[in-house]
Amino acid sequence: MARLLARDDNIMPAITLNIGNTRLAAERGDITRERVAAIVNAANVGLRGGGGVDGAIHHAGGPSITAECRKIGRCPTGKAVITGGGKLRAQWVIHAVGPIYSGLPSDAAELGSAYRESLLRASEVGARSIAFPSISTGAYGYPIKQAAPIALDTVTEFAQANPAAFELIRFVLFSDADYSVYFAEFTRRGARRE
Ligand code: AR6
Repeated sequence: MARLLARDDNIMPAITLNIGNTRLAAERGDITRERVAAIVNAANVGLRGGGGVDGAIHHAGGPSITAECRKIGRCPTGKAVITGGGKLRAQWVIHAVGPIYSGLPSDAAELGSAYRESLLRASEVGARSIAFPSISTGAYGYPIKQAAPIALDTVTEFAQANPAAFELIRFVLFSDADYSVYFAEFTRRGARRE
């Protein structure tokens, strides 16, 4: 009898791309379980927590993350702030605020900025591995086929300009459909399966 696959049974292979000394990778999974130095949260301007990946990170990380966010107060769109990782495996959580999709050209600039600012916050504390969710493509409505190349362009440019900063930059996609968009984008850039 066929075994039903639980959500955590990762049957899809990860895909990787080397940019100098930095390995870019994409996989399907739950970012709260990542064993990296820093995970990125798709937060809101008020850092109030919410649903989606934000809710999952606050839930898994425990009250210290919420308390630190309250102390910081706000984070403008396109920027990122950092807290500890609480009970998570990751030492740090970077709370990045992506744009609410409007269809205006400013969306792309703000989305790229959210990724870049996250990498800056992580490198400031010496984190050498980082995992991103797909910022803005859930509740904020950014079409993932448009968002994925912006995410990849931004981290690639950062890795090229800062070759010693990161060993690993990983994208963690929550659904097979989202992962397949990243898989295609990685493949288009010459990536290979792990
Ligand atoms: N691991 C990885 N990705 C996840 C997880 C997880 N555990 N859970 C959800 N995703 P969203 P946004 C994916 O809505 O669009 C919040 O309420 C999800 O499938 O979390 O930036 C905040 O407080 C989607 O692909 O973030 C803000 O108010 C992606 O994460 C607002 O939503 C992003 O979806 C931010 O909206």
